[in-house]
Amino acid sequence: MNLRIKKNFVTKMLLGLSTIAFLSGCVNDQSDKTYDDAVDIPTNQEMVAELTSPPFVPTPVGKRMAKKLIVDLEIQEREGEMVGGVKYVYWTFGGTVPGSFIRTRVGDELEFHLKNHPDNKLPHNIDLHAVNGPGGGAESSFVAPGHEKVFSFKVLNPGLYVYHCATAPVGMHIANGMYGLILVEPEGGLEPVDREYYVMQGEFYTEGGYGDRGMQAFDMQKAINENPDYVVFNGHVGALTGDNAMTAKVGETVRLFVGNGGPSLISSFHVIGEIFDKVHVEGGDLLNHNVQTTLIPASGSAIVEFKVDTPGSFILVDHSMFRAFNKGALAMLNVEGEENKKVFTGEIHDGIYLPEGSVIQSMPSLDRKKAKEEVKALSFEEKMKFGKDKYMATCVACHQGNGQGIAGAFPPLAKSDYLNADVDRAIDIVLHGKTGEITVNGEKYNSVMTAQALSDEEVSNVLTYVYNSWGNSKKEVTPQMVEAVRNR
Ligand code: HEC
Ligand SMILES: [Cu+2]
Repeated sequence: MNLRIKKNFVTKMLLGLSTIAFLSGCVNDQSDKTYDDAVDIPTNQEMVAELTSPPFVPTPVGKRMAKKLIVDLEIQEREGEMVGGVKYVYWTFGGTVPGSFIRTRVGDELEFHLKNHPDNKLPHNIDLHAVNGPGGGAESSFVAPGHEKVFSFKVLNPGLYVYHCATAPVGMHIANGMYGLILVEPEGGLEPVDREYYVMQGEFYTEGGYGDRGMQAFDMQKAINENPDYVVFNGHVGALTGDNAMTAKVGETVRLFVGNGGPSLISSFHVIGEIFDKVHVEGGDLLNHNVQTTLIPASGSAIVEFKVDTPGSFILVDHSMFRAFNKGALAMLNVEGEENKKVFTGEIHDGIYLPEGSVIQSMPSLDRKKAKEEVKALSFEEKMKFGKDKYMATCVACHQGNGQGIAGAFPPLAKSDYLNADVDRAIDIVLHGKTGEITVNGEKYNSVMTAQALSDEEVSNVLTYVYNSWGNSKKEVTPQMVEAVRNR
């Protein structure tokens, strides 16, 4: 097709000579591109769009011609788990947060079917940033529970676009998970890569604080204050860690389609231990190279690409660090393959960033009243259950799901000789944090663990869980033991 790149020579000639010299010196050709011609691209055939749940994306468009593309998207209001023991009612496009990934090409004509499941309680709609038209489709798609709306639009501009619900109160619909990405590939498709993944950040505002158990309602005042309890990738804490981590092999090129649903925060998107070879800035045409951290605005996106040169666990974060280590904004890419000593000599394995500097810092002090109100665990089984939830909420980011830790950065709790040797010392570490060199199972660690603001009850539960998991010495820790260490 004749998707011409129009260079606006006239404008350039009107500019001063010095400007011309500057422009011609630029590495990137940032001349104006318009996509007006896309409106005339014919669509002869019809096709039902492949939609995928995160972190997966549909098959690339490749060389296919423009088509009439039918998109069937169902809105579902459904309960999910934010983090161990914390329930939340998510509002979703397609049953997941973020919503189903839609992949199209310039010139496609999208026939959009938006269905609102009859069990839902509220009307919703969709505003696709890939639409040139009123409200991005919002007005035409407003749909009550048990109904379906159909509207269509021509896809004109290539890029990675956010879609979201735009029903009042808009912020609340977005805060409950109503956002996703639609990719518009240029004529001929994006360059092929080995792996593609779909990652989207969003923040959640709950009535209780981080990790508070039970069903959590949306908190409007926290949302207005832009003070979320959770900042996460793909809808909940741990959506992309442990067994859910993304994978790749050494030598492969990875492309991440990254979005930020917001509703309010801007993401400083970073992969620890990688440099983005390419970034499609803001999801558009502008290509930047060799980028460490890319800014993704609320309701914006970026396409980042990098070749993985060494094996290891690469951690994706919002580099606003407290979001990563205290609110959940942490994901993982596991790379397998041969070490490459030319790229990285592993004196210290996977150079993990130390989030808290070299002194112990305390977690914000705990709301004592809330701790008192918390249900007390009575039986051993209950302690294990509550302890596991607390572990998944507070320890897992560093010590990992099976207590295996991360080599060179976070010591293992599984079969840890250090842990098993001294219960009071373990209690003290959870209460007051730990810094300085320690040896766990023959490996040296010299790092910082933050003091965890937990009640005596919570420390006893979490340590009972740790001691009775992963081959440890099966001790039961009581609140009295914790109190004794706290008061000594
Ligand atoms: C922000 C990351 C982080 C979090 C969260 C964290 N730890 Fe740690 N933990 C560390 C680091 C780092 C060390 C090693 C400190 C050093 O080198 O002195 C450590 C050491 C330990 C040790 C002693 C070493 C060992 O492997 O036996 C125990 C026990 C422990 N942590 C338990 C916990 C428990 C239980 C929780 C959750 C309540 C928790 N930690 C949360 C980072 C963390
Ligand atoms: Cu909605």
